[in-house]
Formats: sequence, structure tokens, C-alpha cells
Amino acid sequence: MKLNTLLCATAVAGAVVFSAGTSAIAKDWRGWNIHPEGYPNTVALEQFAREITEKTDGRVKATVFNGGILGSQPDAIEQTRNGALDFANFNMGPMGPIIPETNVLSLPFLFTGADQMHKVMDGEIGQRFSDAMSKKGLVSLSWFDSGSRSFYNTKKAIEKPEDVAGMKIRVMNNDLYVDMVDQLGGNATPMAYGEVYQSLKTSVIDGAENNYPSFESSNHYEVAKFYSITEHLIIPECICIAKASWDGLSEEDRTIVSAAAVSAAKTQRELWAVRSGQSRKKAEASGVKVNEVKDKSAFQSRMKPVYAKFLAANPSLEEWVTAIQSTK
Ligand code: GTR
Repeated sequence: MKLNTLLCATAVAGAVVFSAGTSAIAKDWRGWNIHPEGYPNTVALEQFAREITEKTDGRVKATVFNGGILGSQPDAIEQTRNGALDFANFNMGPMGPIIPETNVLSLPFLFTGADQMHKVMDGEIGQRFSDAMSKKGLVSLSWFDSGSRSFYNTKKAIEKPEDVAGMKIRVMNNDLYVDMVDQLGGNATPMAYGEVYQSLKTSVIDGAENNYPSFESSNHYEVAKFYSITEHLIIPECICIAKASWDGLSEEDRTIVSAAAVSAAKTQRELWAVRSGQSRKKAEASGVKVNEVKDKSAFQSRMKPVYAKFLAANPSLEEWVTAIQSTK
């Protein structure tokens, strides 16, 4: 009896030591993705999962769950932070309420274009965001393109800020966007991405805002026939790993995962450029009227109170904003 107990205890202790090792047990990694099959982010995230599964010889078996079937983005961010999910492609918009530093990236008209955004995010300033995220349980390994977001709606072309007045506009879950739409005189409605199509269709909302590929792949273009190029937001997206999952990797596997994230971002950015043009064409072919907003500065100047409120609440981030704006 005593011997049995001893053997049992030894076996348990052995198992604990064994499972605490970083490479002996295959890990099944679950990845969250909001987009459908064929979307640039989906293709890139699937490449990432395949590459780490192959290169770790199956020590990490990664699977991507597409179309947001594992839940809404705000929920998925929480689940990745607490290790219930292992990796994801997240937009920095819904990250802001959890990691205040990332709100800098949601300030309207912050970036002048995708090239500047990539330069910022791939360099020292991008690292600051990664450091802030890492303190909150998320390891960000590379940055995707997400184009620029513009307003679309079911009513009319938006040419000047006054045209937004009174419109119910869906925004991502972040108070900054509520302030942004408020300043244009609209009625901001934070809502999960997956609910937007039905809400447009049933006139619960009049419009939303997004880049061309999301406008098209979500079928919002079938219902919202006016897309107005305001380009008010250029928001990067990450490949993020749950800190708990990252910490469980050996040095060798971390190197593999990091390299796979960097090459996935390269793929995504290439596919993004092509898809953006295709999505715009598809929407226009179905009758969507796309209009250039001639005087963007009218929209920009309305955003001064949004900046003022944000910087008053986060004075230490003013330097981050200035550093981004002075990156050419
Ligand atoms: C897309 C983005 C998604 C999600 C969505 C939204 O452009 O890639 O992660 O944030 O917009 O509007 O909710």
C-alpha cells in the first residue's frame, strides 16, 4: 500500500515535471479570425498556422477558426488575454478600451497613408504598442494592412460633415469612435461586426464605416449603396499570441512562430493591395456610388475636440502622437 502510494506520487510528480517542459507535449492552438475564406487576412493567418505546425514538427498544431465563429472581437481579445484562445488577427480599434495606449491608433486622420503607418508600426513606435500589449497578456508579432476606413450608408453620398448629421452610424466598440461620429453630428451606434449587415437591412442603422474589402466581403455593399471616401481611419491590425501560449514555447519554437508571423504579414499586405481594388470594383458593379470627398479638411477640423479630450485624459501619449505625425 505504502509502495503504491509512493509510486503514485512519483508518477504524478513526474507528469507535472513532464507537462511543465516546453516541447514534449503537442499543443493544440486555436486561432480567432473574424473574416471569411479567401479574405487576405484569412489566407495569411492560415499560412501562419500551417507554417508553425509544419516547422515545429507538430509540437504546435495551429487551427484557424474563420468568420468570427469563436465570438465577437471584444470577447476574443479577452479570451486571448486569458489564454482561452491562443492566437488571432485583431484590429487595434476594439483593443483601445482594454489597452489605452493603442487608442492612439484610433485617432482620426492620424496617419497620412498606409506607407507611413507601416513605417511607424514596423519601427520603434510600433514596438511601444507591442510592449503595452504584452503587459496586458498579448504578444503582437507583426502588423497587417487594413487600408483606410470610409463612411457608407443607405441614404445619400456624404460630401461634407453636415451630411452625416442625424445618421445612425455603426462604429466598432470604442468611445473614441462615438466621439468622432458625434463631432460630425451623427448618432454613433457601437455594434459587433457580425450584426451590421442585418442592422443595415432592417434600418436599425443608416450606415457604418470600413475599408473596401470588409465593405464587400461582409455584403454590406448589397444594402448600403453610398460609399464616400473620407479615409478618416487607418488602423493597423496584429497577429497576436496569448502571452500564456507564448510563454509555454521553447526558444526554438518562439523563433519559428515569430518568423511565420512576419512572413504572414508580408503575404497579407500583398494580397491586401490587390483585394482592395477588386472589392471596390465589385461594389461599384453592383450599383454602389463611390464618391471622392473633395474637402477632407472640413472633416479633419471637426476632430480637434476628439484629440483634445483624448490627450487631456492621456497626457503621456501626446508624445506618441507627435512621434507618429513627424514620421515621414
Ligand atoms: C474590419 C477589421 C475587423 C473588424 C471590422 C469591424 O476592417 O478587419 O477586424 O474590426 O473591420 O468593423 O468590426
